[in-house]
Amino acid sequence: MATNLSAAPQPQLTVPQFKESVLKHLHSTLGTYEEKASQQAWNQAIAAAINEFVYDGVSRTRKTHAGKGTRAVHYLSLEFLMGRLMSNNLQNLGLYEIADAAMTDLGQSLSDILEEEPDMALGNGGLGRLAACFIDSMATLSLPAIGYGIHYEHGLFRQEFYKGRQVERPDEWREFGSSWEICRPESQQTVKLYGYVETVYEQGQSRKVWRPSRTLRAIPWDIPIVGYGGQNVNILRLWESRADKFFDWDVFNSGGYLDAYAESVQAETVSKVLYPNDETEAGKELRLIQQYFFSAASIADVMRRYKSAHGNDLSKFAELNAMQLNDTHPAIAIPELMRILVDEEGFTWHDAWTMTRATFAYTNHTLLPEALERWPLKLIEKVLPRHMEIIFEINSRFLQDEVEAKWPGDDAVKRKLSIIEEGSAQMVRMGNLSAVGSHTVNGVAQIHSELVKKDLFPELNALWPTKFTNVTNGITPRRWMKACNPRLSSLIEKHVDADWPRYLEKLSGLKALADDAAFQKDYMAVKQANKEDFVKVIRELTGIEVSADAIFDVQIKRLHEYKRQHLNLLHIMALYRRLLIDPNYDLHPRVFIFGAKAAPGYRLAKEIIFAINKVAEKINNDVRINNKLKVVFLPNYRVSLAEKLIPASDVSEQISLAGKEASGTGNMKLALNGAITIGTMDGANIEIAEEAGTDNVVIFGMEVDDVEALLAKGYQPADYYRSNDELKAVLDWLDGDFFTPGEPGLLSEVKRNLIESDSFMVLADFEAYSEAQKKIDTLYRDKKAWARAAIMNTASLAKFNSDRSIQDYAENIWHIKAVPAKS
Ligand code: HBZ
Repeated sequence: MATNLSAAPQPQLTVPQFKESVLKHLHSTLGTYEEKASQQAWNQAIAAAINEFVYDGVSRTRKTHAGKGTRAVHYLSLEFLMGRLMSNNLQNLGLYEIADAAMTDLGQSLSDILEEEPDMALGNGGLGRLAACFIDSMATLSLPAIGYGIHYEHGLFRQEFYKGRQVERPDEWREFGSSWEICRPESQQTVKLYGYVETVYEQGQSRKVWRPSRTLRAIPWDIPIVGYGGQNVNILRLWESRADKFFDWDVFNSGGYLDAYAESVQAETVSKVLYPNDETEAGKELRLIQQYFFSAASIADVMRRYKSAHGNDLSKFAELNAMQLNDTHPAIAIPELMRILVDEEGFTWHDAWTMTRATFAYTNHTLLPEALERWPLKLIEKVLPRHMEIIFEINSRFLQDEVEAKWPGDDAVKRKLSIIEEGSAQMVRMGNLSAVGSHTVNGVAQIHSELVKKDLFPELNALWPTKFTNVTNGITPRRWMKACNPRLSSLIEKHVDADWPRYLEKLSGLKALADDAAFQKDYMAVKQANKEDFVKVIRELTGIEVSADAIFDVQIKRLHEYKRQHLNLLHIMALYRRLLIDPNYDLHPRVFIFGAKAAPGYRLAKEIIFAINKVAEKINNDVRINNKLKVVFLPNYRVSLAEKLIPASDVSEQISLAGKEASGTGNMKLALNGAITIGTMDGANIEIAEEAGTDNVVIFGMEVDDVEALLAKGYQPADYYRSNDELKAVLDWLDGDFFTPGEPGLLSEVKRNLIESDSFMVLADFEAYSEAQKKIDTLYRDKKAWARAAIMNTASLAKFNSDRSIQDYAENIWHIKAVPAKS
């Protein structure tokens, strides 16, 4: 039974007090009253009541850290995929039950009101959601930390389907303001752009001065981040771009100023919209400006805070400030810090470089070549002329002092390691810049970190063997269990200490119950109830009727060829075909559920969505198969939908080609909530299998070595097409009009791509996948074995608590310590 309750947040309010606070805000902050208030007004009134605590926490945390010489980390990320904040804030403050009871007293439903909050979707996928989990953990661990990013007016697009095809609509998360953010105009910064570099001679010395031709104002919006237990409240600082107030006569006279209005529209464009591409780089000027805009504003903010505490002596700057680059998107911060130290603060190159390298660390999230950022040199030169000079200098010193020393006279290795890629158009390799300018580089799961060393940066690893390390990703158990799965959380609480959302290893106490019939029954009853709730969600969103007795088989992630949603699709088609051939084909009823957005310009990804929708339409309306198979593609997959679906999932599809998925984090969320993984030996799947036990996951397919061997041999997808009758039949099906009546060939592109190129070896893994799916079917029919496996997953995933990831970063990379805020 539960004993230690200490780390679970204790409510600081009674139900009547909370009620009073909500009513006060309804009346005097919102200017409305109980009988008239909309759901939205109630939502805002509750947020205001919560904020009374939150703001107090912000001030306490700030006072504790201000000027105390505490080392802090600054997490620079172009994306923070926050989702909704209300339920999480209530949970972390220990106020959820109180708020729930208070709203019931007021004749309102808290869960309905929570639905009013738009998702804060300022990110694309895993990388952005990771940043959101990480700032929750930093606050929970009482680490002095600030998240820095962009205050996008429009987050990731809203997805609709029109005749089966994805249509993108603008996201309007802030249309009516946001309850959680505080504008801090007093901390605004100026960001410079374009222009030229002048060499100024003074007292026999020369100095570089950047004469920008444009400036932007960066306005900070602070989102308070409440740690679990509510002791520390950190800040996520998001920058909004505005036109500069000053009329710059120099710029005007040099002809660079068009008209004031156009200028302000252009300036505001910078924080207008999140780029919706996940694993590809567009190389667009606006994107580079976004990256520089938030990097420069953030560094200036860190400088300002340092100077106000320690004066103009910067000798302790690197000692007190760690900066983490969330992928290469903020890599331009490296030359920016150099520019400030050398050009503005008068440091020697050597000293500035020592400080810069001691400050930055870089997390790599991908090995896919198309996702590695490379900027045209000409573009950087135009937008950031001084930074381009600094990058050249960093590069030539690196090549001369470090590469030449290790590999004398070896031009090939220099060409490979150079930050500048030669070619018809010279390019700046941001990964190389990040690795050279950081003291530590980490991958996000063991296998991925090994591949970073072996395949991406082998020479750099030889040069600096201690620079490369691993920090396996994690997820916050507060959002991804306690808040999203209240039924399972209360069942858990009957058996383990109440502070499990902080110390997830306490769930290992459930292992002893994995074979206990009564516990199995309770555990599976929770799953069933969650599924029944989700049946309604499916009905509301798609009109499709599904049964909660079917297996809910779930693939939720961005749509990408390497993630292989089309492997799932081919298998669904194979099952359908088996049922058509033999109506008695022995299959436990299954609902395949997809959630995925495709990058708007990613043609094949959109074709795959279309194909899934068309196949789904046919299958869902085919009475011959007696409801044994359903396919649901949920529109507009996002954090808040994931929170409903994950607790209702039975099977977790993690079927990327081995070596391609850096880590995955959805795999962790699903497994924690008791879904059985069907997956390849890729990313964190490997560690999940290790932790949960190989009996409690279903692993299939080629491993990294097999992939390499097949590639070396020469992969011929058509061989698989020809030699597997079922595979051939389902691929051929895509050519006709079976799924697109009267319009043959609409799905042919998917087939053609698979037979002719199949870059991610879908056909090679088809058979193994199909066999693995049979194992899932068999296991599910054995109710006890299934329950046991699901419980073992929930009980074994402590490693994937993002608190553990952050503790690793804090100890091994940032070298920072907890500083709990004083009450
Ligand atoms: O980062 C993902 C990886 O694919 C996934 O395996 C990993 O678990 C996760 C967290 O480490 N990468 C992304 O989500 N990447 C992006 O979203 C992205 C966004 C903008 C870009 C490039 C990539 O320009």
